[in-house]
Amino acid sequence: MIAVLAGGVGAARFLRGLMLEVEPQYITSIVNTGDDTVLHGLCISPDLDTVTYTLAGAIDPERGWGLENETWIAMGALSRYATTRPLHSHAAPTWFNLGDKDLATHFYRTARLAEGATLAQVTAEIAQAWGLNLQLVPMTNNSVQTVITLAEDCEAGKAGAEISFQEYFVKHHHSVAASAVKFVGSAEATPNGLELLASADSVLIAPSNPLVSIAPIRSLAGVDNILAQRRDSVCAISPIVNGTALKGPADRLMTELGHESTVVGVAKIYAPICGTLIIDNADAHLASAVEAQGMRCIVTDTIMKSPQVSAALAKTALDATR
Ligand code: FO1
Repeated sequence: MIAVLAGGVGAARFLRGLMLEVEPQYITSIVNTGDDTVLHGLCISPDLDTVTYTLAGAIDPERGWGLENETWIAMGALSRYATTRPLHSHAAPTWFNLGDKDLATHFYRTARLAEGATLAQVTAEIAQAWGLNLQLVPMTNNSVQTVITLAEDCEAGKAGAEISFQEYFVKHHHSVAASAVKFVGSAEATPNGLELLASADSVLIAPSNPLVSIAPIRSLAGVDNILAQRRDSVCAISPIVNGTALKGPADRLMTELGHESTVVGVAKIYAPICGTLIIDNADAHLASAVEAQGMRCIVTDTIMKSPQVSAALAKTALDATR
């Protein structure tokens, strides 16, 4: 079995490549749910949905989230209530875009959770409905919320104020400075997939944001201990290439939170739990600095512009754990 720790877009593209190398039934992905949110009363799990839609071939390729050929009639209809909504109310928010077809997934998840199903059960049902043969597992069935502390007064609030991950990422376009990230609820949450993490032949850490996609999974009790004990068969792919993130705020957050925004910074974060770091050809000159962190370093093409590149990257990662 192969276990993959996953966030959103980068992880989804990596898994798409891995599925070309390994039969999907041998793959289980443990997916970040710290980004999950409730809007309009609907339970939304963006990373789970990004992985599901990507692997089903239904993701919008430009946005990297939501469904292709989407329509936005329900979102548009919300604007009717913009003028009548009382000042204190958060009803009918329009800053987070939910497409008409995408809404069906959130309706289903919300209704099943209300019936008493666990998030793991509902996730498996949604994956099955989209024809996926790999196992997608939310990192926990409990609520864990990634919360960002503002570093300075800005449009999002006063310095020291805390905002949800989706407010940070979508409402404020991850352009406000952060001074801390925390995972509210993680100390009380029960992780999913711990046994698999211990027994899997390989554990791969997808090229996801180490601080807000992989860190929430690592914050759960037992995860880091298990990975540390088997670190030689754990391989991570750096999401930072040439000092920048291909998508999202990983580079910015790394700098703001006191890490180097380079593959060496990524190596320092992963060294306790991971024996090998794969970095891009553009960072070849930093390979020895990565190895100085006590990790094996592999240099290859990590820019997943096609499923074939993703597959080659996945094969390199798998070979590194054997
Ligand atoms: N990202 C955006 O940048 N803007 C959106 O309006 C937005 C809506 C959205 C709806 C459903 C969903 O599953 C994902 C959505 N995302 C949107 C992506 C999401 O915020 C991020 O990809 C992740 O949380 C970061 O990994």
